[in-house]
Amino acid sequence: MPITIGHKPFKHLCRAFLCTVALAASPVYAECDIQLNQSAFTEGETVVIDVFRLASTGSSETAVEMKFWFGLPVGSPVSIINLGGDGSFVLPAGLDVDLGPIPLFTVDASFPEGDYELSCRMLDPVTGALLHEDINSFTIGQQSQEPAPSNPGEVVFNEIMANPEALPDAEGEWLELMNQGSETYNLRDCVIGTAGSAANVLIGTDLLIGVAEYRTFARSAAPGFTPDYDYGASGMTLPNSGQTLTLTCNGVVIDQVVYPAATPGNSLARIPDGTGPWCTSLTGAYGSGDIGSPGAANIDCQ
Ligand SMILES: [Ca+2]
Ligand SMILES: [Ca+2]
Repeated sequence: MPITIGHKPFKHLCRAFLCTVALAASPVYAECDIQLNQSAFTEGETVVIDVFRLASTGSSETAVEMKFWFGLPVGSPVSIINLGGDGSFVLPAGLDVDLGPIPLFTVDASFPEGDYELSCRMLDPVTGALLHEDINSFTIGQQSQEPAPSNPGEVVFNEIMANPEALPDAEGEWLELMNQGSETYNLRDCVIGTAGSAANVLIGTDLLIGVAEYRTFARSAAPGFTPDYDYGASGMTLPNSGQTLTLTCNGVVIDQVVYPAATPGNSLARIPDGTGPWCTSLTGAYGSGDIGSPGAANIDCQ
């Protein structure tokens, strides 16, 4: 089977991968999901595949062609895994494995700054049809020089979906922050916490928020839109009955709010944006039909 290893740190990844997957024959449905530990890396930080999930939901084994590659800021992508084009690579029926976490490499000065990609694709080896792909972009570069918020009120909670109806809470919960200050801030290392909850959200990457801009934080990568930050289903939960939320940066409480009980399927929003009292969103369907305005100005509510 053709395997190209373009970078030393990937060698153990290929070994981990190849020793886990069985071989056999017949196309149905296959999936590969990759989640990296961060979306932006600076020198000294380690790129880790937190989740590398392979799944086959068919009732019989599934022959697939699998491609896994590393995209670079310059030049052609580097193929890491490229196998099964001849139909010899088969996922067992009902396979659902997570090979992560897999540490890949630590960024040093030799890495060119720019946009990278670590992605996988499953194809039907007979027809060439795309079965599934997961494209993961990330950047390597200098850490942002923008400051963190340092005074209360500079960045505030602006909208909260505590009780989604179109999706389960573990997929559809999200919240929105807004910059009420006078400059761009970097939210890296700030913490979003709920009173009484063990799980907080530590923002682990550069995440800039410009003046009067919004940033969204969600419990999944697909809460009905693409969030700016995915803190994971096992992370912070937003009780439907209401809760205290706190944004803390460098030990300073930047904002603290108590949101009220949430109507199923409707976000809680502040109108006017950033300063008004909490009310229930009435218009502005997103995703599969829940009501709210993730990443944008709040619309109306009561
Ligand atoms: Ca909830
Ligand atoms: Ca909004």
